Amino acid sequence: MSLPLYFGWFLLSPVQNKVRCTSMDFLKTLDTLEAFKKYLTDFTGKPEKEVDLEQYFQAKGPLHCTTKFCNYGKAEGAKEYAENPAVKEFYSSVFELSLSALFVTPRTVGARVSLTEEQLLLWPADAETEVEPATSLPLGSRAHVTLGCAEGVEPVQTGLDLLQILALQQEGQQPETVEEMELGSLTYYGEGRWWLKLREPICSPACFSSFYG
Ligand code: ACK
Repeated sequence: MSLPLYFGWFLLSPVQNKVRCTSMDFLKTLDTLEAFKKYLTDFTGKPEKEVDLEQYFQAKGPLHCTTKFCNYGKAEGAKEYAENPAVKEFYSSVFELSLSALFVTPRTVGARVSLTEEQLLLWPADAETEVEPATSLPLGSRAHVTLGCAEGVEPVQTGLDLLQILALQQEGQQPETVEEMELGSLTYYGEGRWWLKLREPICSPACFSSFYG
C-alpha cells in the first residue's frame, strides 16, 4: 500500500478564495489597530519598525485541514490510520467544515476548525497528546487550516500555535485586550498571540482525501 504525505479535508475551490480573502482582510485590519501596534515588537523585535502582515506570512499549497500526517508511511500510526474503516468509508466524501476562529502569532496565521462528532471519526486519537508539552485538550482541538507561515516556519507549527492558545483559554487566562471588529471579537494572549472569534463561522465544503505531493 502506498501511503500519502497526509490525509485531510481539502477546501473546495470557491470557498478557498473566500477564506483567503477573509484572512487577508483580517491581516490588513489587524496591523493598523492601535492595540496591535502597541505589541509590534512581538513581530519586529524593534519598537518603531512597522510590519505588513500580508507580506509577513507566505501561503503555500491547497487550503486544507490535516487529519493524519503520514509522511509516506514513516509517521507513527500511519498504516493503522489508513486502514481505519471510517477513513476508507469516507474517502472522497464532501463534508461541511466550520471555521470558527482566526488566529495570528509571530510564526503562523490559521483558522480553527470546530469538528462535528462525525468528523471526529476521522481524527487521530493522539493528535493532541503527541505534542510537547502534551495537552489535556479535547479531541479535535488541533484541527485547523494553515493560512500562512512566517519565513522559515513549517506549517506543522500552526496546529501547535493553536493548541498553545487553547491551553491558555482552558487555564482561564484573561486576555490582555479585547476589541470588537466587524468579523468578530479580537483578543490578545501575549507574546504576539491574537485570536479572532468569528461572529459568523465560515461554513466550508471540503473533500476528505489525501495529498501525495
Ligand atoms: O498546515 P498543516 O496542517 O501542517 O499541513 C501540513 C501538512 O502536514 C504537510 O506538511 C502537516 N504536518 C507536517 N508535519 C506534521 C506533523 N508532524 N504532525 C501533524 N501534522 C503535520 C502540515
